[in-house]
Amino acid sequence: MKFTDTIVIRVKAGDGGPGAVSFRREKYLPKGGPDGGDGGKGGSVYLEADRRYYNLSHFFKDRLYSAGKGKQGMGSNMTGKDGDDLVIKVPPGTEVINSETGETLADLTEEGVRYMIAEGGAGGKGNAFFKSSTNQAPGFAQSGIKCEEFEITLNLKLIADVGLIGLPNAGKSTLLSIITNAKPKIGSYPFTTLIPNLGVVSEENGKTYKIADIPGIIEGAHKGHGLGLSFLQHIERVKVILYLIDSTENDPAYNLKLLRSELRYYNNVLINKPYFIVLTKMDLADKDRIDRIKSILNDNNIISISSKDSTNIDKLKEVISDLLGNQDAS
Ligand SMILES: Nc1nc2c(ncn2[C@@H]2O[C@H](COP(=O)(O)OP(=O)(O)OP(=O)(O)O)[C@@H](O)[C@H]2O)c(=O)[nH]1
Ligand SMILES: [Mg+2]
Repeated sequence: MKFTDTIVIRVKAGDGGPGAVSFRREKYLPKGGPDGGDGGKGGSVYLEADRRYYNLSHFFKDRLYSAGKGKQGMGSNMTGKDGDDLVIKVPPGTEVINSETGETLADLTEEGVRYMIAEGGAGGKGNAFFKSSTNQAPGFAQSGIKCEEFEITLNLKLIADVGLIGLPNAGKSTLLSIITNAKPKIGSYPFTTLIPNLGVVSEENGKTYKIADIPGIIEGAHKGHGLGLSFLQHIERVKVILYLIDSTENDPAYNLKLLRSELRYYNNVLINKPYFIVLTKMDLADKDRIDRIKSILNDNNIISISSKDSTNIDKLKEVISDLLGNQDAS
């Protein structure tokens, strides 16, 4: 499935239906009074956050999403049927931007919240409406309000509580796969993860929180190297960052610095979030090495784990819980 985190689509509300021009026909009355009904209202286009969606891949670029047109009014003062509304479902965390002006119109972070992006046109009045003492038989009706189509940009920033940051191959997806319900692709080569994964951790106390696993970051990512930094937008809103450092790599201290410096290039805010350093693959490194790395990194917020044999995984979950604090993360 193609991952899309920014997409431009077109939307159009339904035109209002035209009013009718009609006159009553009765047996002994050649021409009765005007009885043309109003046109129906056009349907509106709404955007709604729905957590069953994790990405924007159900959208097609530049496609027109339109609501139904109002139907024409009819004789006997019958109003035309209203056009059907269109509700477009987006994942929570989707920003809606006016493509032309760049203005942010809405930020759909909450499940079920609906935003009207285009209001349906009013139906035209039928000729019955225009009857007056001076014009007993108006031969005209309004045509109904027409609605223009326009472009909007949908920009997804996943809503996760915890973000996994690391070089390619650090073991991010593997960790996600063992502590959440997610089933990301895992590989012994760099850039296995090309699209962000989101997983949910269910705690014993019934609380849940979400973890985002994003593609690996390499030196120069801010210049577009590797997969670049654009995926960092998905961890802009996380509450906690975990730096995953492969304990079998040559220079863990350098790797940590590199990650932090790339994050800083993207947005300083990320550096100042609560964090923990997670040394991965401890089953492949001896205890001396792990101790040495810990003393070099010289940070109180550090834990070593093995996703392969589950060492310290429960401890890590406690750490995350503590960092998330008492905030209701679900
Ligand atoms: N021995 C051992 N291998 C691990 C452990 N965690 C991950 N691996 C292996 O390390 C390799 C990379 O794991 P991934 O989880 O795909 O790494 P990643 O950080 O998601 O990599 P990218 O998606 O490329 O950024 C895979 O071959 C995993 O099986 C661990 O705790 N112990
Ligand atoms: Mg991965």
